[in-house]
Amino acid sequence: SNITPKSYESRMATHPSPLARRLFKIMVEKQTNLCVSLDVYSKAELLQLVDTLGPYVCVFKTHVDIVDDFSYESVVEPLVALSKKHNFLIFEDRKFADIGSTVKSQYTSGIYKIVRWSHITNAHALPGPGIIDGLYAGAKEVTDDERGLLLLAEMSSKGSLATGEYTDKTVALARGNTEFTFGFIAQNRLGEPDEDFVIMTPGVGLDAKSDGLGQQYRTVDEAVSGGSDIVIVGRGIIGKGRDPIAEAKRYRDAGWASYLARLK
Ligand code: 5BU
Repeated sequence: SNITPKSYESRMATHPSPLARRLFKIMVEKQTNLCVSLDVYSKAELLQLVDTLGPYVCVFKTHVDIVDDFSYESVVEPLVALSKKHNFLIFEDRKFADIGSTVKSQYTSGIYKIVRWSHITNAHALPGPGIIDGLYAGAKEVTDDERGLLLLAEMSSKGSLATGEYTDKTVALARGNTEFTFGFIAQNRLGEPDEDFVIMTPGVGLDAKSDGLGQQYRTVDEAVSGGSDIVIVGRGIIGKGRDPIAEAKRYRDAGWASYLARLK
């Protein structure tokens, strides 16, 4: 839909998800709609990036299963401490895709125990409503803290099958539990004008157009003017040869300028 989303500040007061309200509060306080994607193999690099880029982001997105030297004590515990120091949320980009009972176990157990520390996670809509029920049950069972789920309504990659009717049905699924399912990974604003789904958008880059493996990049302004609330940037900020602090400031400033322009 083409309806311009309201200000983060007003959505902070009215969103049905407690986690989304907390997220908007951080965005307003820190004046940033930037999520940095930390796709790195070493815990030292991960934690160092989090400590240096923390002031510029509202969310850090992780893939903890690619960290070679992962342990709960040496990665999760310091990451959670840094999330308090710099006031950001953690988003483990797990992309759950199984039946409710299995995703509940994958969310709560194993070596990662994602639900204990990751404020946000995501899931494919493919299995149907049971995937949301399973994850929500896991969150309720393990923690009293706010937790939120994003459904993958669209993907940034070339030839993605998540389009058209699949995307529409994903939006319909999210309507079943908006206290937990607070938004989408998507490339465009989704939902009706009177609904408030938070749109987080990967595939954002100001220098490259693609990565040779199917990733497609749009600019910050293309994403935000199209309805993205939070831009997700990985290699554009932390890629080889880049100055992560300078790039984080550049994307943060671009994201906030596009947001202000959208409000006018
Ligand atoms: P990049 O370095 O900015 O291309 O990293 C993008 C990140 O976002 C990477 O961690 C992907 O797993 C993630 N991603 C994506 O690129 N596109 C999608 O549609 C989804 C996730 Br969902």
